[in-house]
Amino acid sequence: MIASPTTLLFDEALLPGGWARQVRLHLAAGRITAVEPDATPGAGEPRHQIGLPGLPNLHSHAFQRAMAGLTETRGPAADSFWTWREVMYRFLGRMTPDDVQAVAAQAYAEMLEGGFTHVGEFHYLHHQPDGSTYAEPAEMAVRIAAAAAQTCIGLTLLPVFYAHGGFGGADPSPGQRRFLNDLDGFARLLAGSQSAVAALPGAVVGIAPHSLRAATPGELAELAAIAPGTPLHIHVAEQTREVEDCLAWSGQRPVEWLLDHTAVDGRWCLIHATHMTEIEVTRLATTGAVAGLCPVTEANLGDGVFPGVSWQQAGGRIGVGTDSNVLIGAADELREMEYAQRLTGRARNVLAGVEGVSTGRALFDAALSGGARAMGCEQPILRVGAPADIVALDADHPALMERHGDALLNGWIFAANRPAVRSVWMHGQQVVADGRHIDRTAITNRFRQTLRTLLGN
Ligand code: NGQ
Ligand code: ZN
Repeated sequence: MIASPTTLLFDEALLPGGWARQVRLHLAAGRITAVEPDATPGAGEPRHQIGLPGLPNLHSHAFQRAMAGLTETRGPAADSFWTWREVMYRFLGRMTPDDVQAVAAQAYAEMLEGGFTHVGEFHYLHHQPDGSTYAEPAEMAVRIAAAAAQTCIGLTLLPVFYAHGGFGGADPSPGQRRFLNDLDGFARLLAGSQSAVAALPGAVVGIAPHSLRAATPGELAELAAIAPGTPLHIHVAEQTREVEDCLAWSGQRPVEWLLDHTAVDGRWCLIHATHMTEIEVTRLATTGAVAGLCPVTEANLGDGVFPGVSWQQAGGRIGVGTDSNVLIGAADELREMEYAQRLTGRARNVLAGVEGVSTGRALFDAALSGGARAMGCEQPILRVGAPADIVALDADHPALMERHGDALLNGWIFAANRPAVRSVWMHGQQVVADGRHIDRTAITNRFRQTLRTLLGN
């Protein structure tokens, strides 16, 4: 462990009021206790380059990191989200708690190296391969918490309620055995999840009905009442088939159904929400719910493109998630989000909104505040009283050099094809140095062992 510094000096840093030069942050007990812009560097004082708050990653299925890149070969029929899901189910069928912990630690280390300091783990792999519970019902949640503890990433654990295989309480498939709980089982899982994260600084536990396919209206109502005020996340309207199935079941589209039958408000995070009509966009944006966008995974799975322009015009909140973890990086998600809008709208600087605004800065600010709201965590921001969770970018990176202010964010997001994150501090303690997590060697060795078994090498 590297000793915790009491001050950090940045050549340039993004403060709540904007960019400032020579910013010295004073730290104590894992928090920022003073912010000194235009500081005079002391003789021999260590200097860091570009200081930023870390972004929240609001949607992850950590275990899927182990199959990243392994589903990119064409199968016998037309490949789709649904054929990918079959492969994913077969893959997770073999994973043990040790495997899940090893893969999650790898994913979380890569998140920290990629500019994320908090992860929302949408966690549904609960049970043994035959569907029976582990002796500790929250065994897998304990493993997720252990991976967060080892890497020091902030955690919002979202234990998932999953009871059915399709709209209207359809039977689950054998591949879904490891996910299933009734409401009593879920209550035990929730209690176990709360104790699993109790020792983690800044950890939050929310609630996640998997989707309208996996929870009935009655179950959804009970889940929403269990822990009022905590984050509530749900997958919705990701695939057009889901929209068609929802229409066949209820006569309504998924987002429309949610708006009419639940009290969607600012505690809700709707993951994907890809397929919405203009009316759904306006209505949903007005509730204050966050749209949890996962642009890299949505592209990888062929989901479709989120209606970003109308959502922004309606004042909707967004955050980003790495979801399947096929590629892990804050800049990658923000870039893909903007590029999808450019490709469909045949335009440039779409999500910047108004003249003179930097696209990178607009995306970064939106994902920072929307992400923190969805995570139920403290706002990541470099000001007095905030947790000292700080990312430093490499000003010597060719995409960042000789730039200042918002041009640094644009360089990082649009122009850096190798990681530009140099250092990360969590609660004032350095966890990434020279672009690598300080425990990376041990974490990656263990990940390799797990892969060797899972892939049968
Ligand atoms: C998941 N992933 O839960 O891992 C889902 C697939 C489903 C994404 N939607 C399963 N990207 O939605 O049924
Ligand atoms: Zn998901």
